[in-house]
Amino acid sequence: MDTKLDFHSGINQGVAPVTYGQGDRPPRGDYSRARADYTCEQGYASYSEADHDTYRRLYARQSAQLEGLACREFIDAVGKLGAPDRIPRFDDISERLMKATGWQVVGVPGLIPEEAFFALLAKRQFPVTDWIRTPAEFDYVVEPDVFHDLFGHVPLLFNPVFADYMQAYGEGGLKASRLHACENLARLYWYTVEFGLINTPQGLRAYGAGILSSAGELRYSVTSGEPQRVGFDLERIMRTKYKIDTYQATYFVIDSFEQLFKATAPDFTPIYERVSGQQQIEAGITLPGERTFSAA
Ligand code: HBI
Ligand code: FE
Repeated sequence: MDTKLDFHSGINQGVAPVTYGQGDRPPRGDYSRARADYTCEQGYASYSEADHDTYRRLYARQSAQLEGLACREFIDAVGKLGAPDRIPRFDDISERLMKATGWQVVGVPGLIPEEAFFALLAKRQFPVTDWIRTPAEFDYVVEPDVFHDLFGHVPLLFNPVFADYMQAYGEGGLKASRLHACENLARLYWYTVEFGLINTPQGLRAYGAGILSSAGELRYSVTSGEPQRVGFDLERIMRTKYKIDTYQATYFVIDSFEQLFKATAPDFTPIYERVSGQQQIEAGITLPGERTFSAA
């Protein structure tokens, strides 16, 4: 089984998005073009025919396996990215997205510092990496590229409730930064926005971008008997570690996007305090009495 993942493991290995000067691996993008808020122009003319072909092949492979695995809201919206055979223009998507939920797609050179990331989400601007993986990285790319960000994240921003959750998440992130609680919030992002599952009358379906943009994990997350699947519980998620270089050992399952949005309503400060005093939970285990789900 291809257990490597094509999502931004770089962030979750403690690699700060922009680490120039601190001796770590420099991030891949050209940050010299970024503005103070880390956004940059898409630079559409810089894409080669090979880049467009890589996008076309990735899009074709993923869109062929959505039925029965991806949630209906994603399948109904993915076509709004535009033509499947060329990297879309961010401005074209933003025009449609703004009308639907008030969101925009903005270019970034790659991973950006958490504060900058939260600040963009809070303004309903979703940061999309402007470069695409090389053909040699077709199955695995360490950092999020334009395919992961566009195909994985953007379609659900057309869903009004999920779009509200993403803005609330950004606002929560800005507060968390002041409370030094970014790790807890990074886990919430990881187990919902990146690797979330949703329970539907037809069975479990994927809504997380890291799953939806992964050739192998989309089927694995919904149908494999290996991973644990636990009912959504905010504090449980904030206590649960995650793995970054294998398929997930634990997935969390929501009943609806409304449930997710409502979870962000309370002030997280007392939650952070409670969670910081409790034991962290390894991925791959379930606790006595918690709601679990079997494979679809
Ligand atoms: N930067 N461009 C980009 N995309 C992300 O998804 C991203 C990021 N920086 C930080 C980050 N995600 C994670 O730390 C979130 O948990 C905040
Ligand atoms: Fe992502």
